[in-house]
Amino acid sequence: MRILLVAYDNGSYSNLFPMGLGALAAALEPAGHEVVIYSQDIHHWPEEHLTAYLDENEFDVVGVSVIAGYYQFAKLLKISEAINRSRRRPIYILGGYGPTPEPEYFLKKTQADFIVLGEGEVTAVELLERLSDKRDITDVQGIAWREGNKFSVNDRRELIPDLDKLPWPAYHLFSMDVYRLARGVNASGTDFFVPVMSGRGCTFKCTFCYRMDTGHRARSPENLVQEMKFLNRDYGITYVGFYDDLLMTSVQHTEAVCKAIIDAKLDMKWNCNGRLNYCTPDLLKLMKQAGCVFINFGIESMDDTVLRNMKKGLRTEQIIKGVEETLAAGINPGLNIIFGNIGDTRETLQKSVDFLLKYDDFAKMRTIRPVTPYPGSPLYYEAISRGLLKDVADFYENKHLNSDLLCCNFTEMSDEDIYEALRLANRQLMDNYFSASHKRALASVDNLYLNRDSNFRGFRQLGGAPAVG
Ligand code: B12
Ligand code: SF4
Repeated sequence: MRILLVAYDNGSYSNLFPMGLGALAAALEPAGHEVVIYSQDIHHWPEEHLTAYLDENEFDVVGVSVIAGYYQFAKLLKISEAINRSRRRPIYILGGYGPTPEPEYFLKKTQADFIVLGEGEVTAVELLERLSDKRDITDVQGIAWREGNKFSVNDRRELIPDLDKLPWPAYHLFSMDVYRLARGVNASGTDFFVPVMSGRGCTFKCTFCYRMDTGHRARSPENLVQEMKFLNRDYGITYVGFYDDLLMTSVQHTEAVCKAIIDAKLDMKWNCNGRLNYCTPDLLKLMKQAGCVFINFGIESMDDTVLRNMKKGLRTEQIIKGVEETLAAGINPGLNIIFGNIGDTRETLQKSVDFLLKYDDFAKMRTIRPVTPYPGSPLYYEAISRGLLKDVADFYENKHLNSDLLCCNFTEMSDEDIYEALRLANRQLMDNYFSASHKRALASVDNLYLNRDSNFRGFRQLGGAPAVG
């Protein structure tokens, strides 16, 4: 079959390589399908362009991948309209984190024909084989489908047990020369960056987090290192972002990845998502030695009761110790906080602000967002049971209008109080960030003229490029 995979426009000049579509394409090609990538993300084509493209080029299937963001949802509706308007409308298949927990709603809203639930590689290949042979699809595991206004959802498919058996993403189909320009934190002007996975899933159970699949499955470190070598050799990649749900799922996995990178003598930078309860000096030293330059931590709150309420599995004392150890190891920590969880008050927010001010290393701008109960997460069902959300339509159409605005209020505070608390907290954080940038800029002017700094690269280079992720 001829398949068009749509990488939709995120409205940004910098785009991350779309790993979901890359993984899918890599599974479809060996099954005999021809895959074409429609890079709206890079070219910023209007939706009419997609309709015209589908009218002019014959495809059997069009596939779209979505996350559950407010922007993505609005974009998905426009993309769907463009597909459905086409004279030669192909079979339309959706996949990803957005539609997986609420497939019926997504089928209804987009008029897609199928949704592939969870991991797509095996399911998509089987579905397309059946469609191509015009065979019955009703017993394909891991799909939802629509016939007119009738919706059906099958059981989920067993997870792929051995991730090493999967082919690497089909990089050759994508404009890697553009994607590699994405920035990781602490990238130099000459680094080329790409996201990679060392495994899938996470064994922790934070209530606000949605994971499509249960448990954690790791790739073998050998397989991972081979892919990194290939990326370095064929695409000049010098910096890898581990976009796993969580790379530091255990000390053992983190050590195995680091040791394999060190043994392979890969001279590459990398960053990852981390857990502060695993941050010992020994492990951090090993990570640093292996090339780690940034660890993005989910801290979420600096109040122990709030942390317990969200089942974070972390205590504030572990957070402080872990962040201090990370800084001592010479790695920049990402300090991510959310507000508005069960038990949050003005005081708990101030504790988080004080913490950010104390440990800010200015590697990234710090802000605090309200928590969002993404569909499929335990907090989403809690919101429904508390009457804060009616259903998925209420989430997408009425409540989740912007990630920085309140979706549901889980606290005892009024909405007005929450907004005022967030306004003051983010003013304090912005003030801190811009005062430091201001000081740094003035110091470099002084250094240039007082010390005649011949390494100076121009005032416009001072800010550097913004980081992605
Ligand atoms: C990279 C990433 C991003 C990138 C995406 C850029 C890009 N080009 O893809 C960026 C930084 C933009 C991003 C943003 C957001 N993200 Co994000 N992101 C991720 C991350 C770390 C990796 C996604 C990924 O590539 N996974 C690897 C691939 C292989 O898996 P996959 O995409 O799921 O694809 C598989 C299946 O889903 C399926 N599939 C996927 N698409 C399709 C399509 C078809 C046709 C078929 C058949 C199958 C199929 O097959 C694939 C292979 O198995 C995930 C966490 C994670 N580790 O997955 C979070 C994650 C997806 N993000 C999340 C969120 C919440 C967001 C934001 C909404 C956050 C926010 N509040 O702003 C924003 C969205 C805003 C925006 N403007 O984009 C949540 C999603 C929760 C949810 N219920 O949707 C996740 C799960 C993190 C988390 N646990 O909270 N994100
Ligand atoms: S927030 Fe991080 S640690 Fe918690 S469940 Fe999600 S991926 Fe795992």
